Amino acid sequence: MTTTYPPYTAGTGVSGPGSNNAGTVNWSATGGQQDSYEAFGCKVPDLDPIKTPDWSPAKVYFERKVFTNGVRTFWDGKQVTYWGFEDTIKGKDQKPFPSPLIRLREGDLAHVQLETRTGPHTIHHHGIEPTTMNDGVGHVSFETSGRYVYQWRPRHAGTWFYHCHVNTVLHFEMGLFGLLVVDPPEGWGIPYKDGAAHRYDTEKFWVADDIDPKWHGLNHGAGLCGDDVGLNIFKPKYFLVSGVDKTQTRTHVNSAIRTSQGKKVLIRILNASYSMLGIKIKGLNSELISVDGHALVSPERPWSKAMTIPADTEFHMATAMRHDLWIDTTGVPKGTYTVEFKYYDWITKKVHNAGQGNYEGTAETTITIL
Ligand SMILES: [Cu+2]
Repeated sequence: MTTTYPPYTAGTGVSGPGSNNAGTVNWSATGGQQDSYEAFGCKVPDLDPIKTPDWSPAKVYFERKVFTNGVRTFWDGKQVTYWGFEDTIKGKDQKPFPSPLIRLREGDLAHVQLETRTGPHTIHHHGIEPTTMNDGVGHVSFETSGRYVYQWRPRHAGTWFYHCHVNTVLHFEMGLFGLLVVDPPEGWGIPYKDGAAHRYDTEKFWVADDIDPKWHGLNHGAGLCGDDVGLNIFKPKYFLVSGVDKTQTRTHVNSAIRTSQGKKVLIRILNASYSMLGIKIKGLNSELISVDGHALVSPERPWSKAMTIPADTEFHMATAMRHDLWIDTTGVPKGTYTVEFKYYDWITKKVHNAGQGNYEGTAETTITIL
């Protein structure tokens, strides 16, 4: 089955479970207050049940339930187990990879309920800067084996992501992550507040990922308490863009862009791989208008400006980075333009598995202007 990415975008217009009378938190039980080496290592506080201490009525509510039994078959017929967050409101019993998008507007108070079932997990809304109790980083706050409603308010429109922060290197690789898009008050079609200069008609998400099947056979706490399970060795075999493996990315709806001449295109890119990602757009100039959720062009920062990435120039993104690219197709000749992705090994600085056919750390997609 093909799942288009990202499914189920909007939350509900109600608050998540909780009340103003949730009471205070026992701070001495949280990660930041535990002064033992063990607590800072692998004995992270698991506070359950716990109610959101500063609960307030929210504008938007999402639910994310951990699953650990996803299985997907790659182009060579091999099967790999993956984990993820199920959207129990809009996508019940579905197991998208990566996990479903969370999308809301700048300034809107959000509730996101995490539900776990196979050991402790968290949700860290990366870069959003909530209060400590809502940061989803167990070594500072706590992990949960039950349910918790995270509360936060996004301050800047842009492209972010969320992920589990328990045994993070492994749980992120297993698939416990998804995109988080914050729209400005103007809504869809404008990338940042007062950003009409970069209005867009077409939007696409490129989430780059690489899969080492050996890692996907590991269990929840593998490597966490100092045991050597091989997490220092990462040898990816499968390379994906927005959940699609490289044998399909050239034309798949998750990655390939089709638009008409004159339209403005916004591409939100997340490097969720453990490679240094190189991207080259052949024959088309693009504008880098936002990095890591912060607009380069913004009335707040008059000293900053967008950067042109000339056609045929490879640019690079480290793991967890986000780039928002904007392309104005006005006057651009109609046709199909190729986009190259390269997944470089951090140590050898070479493309993974060079010369090994579909195992090579490359992928392609296309931008077609009609
Ligand atoms: Cu986790």
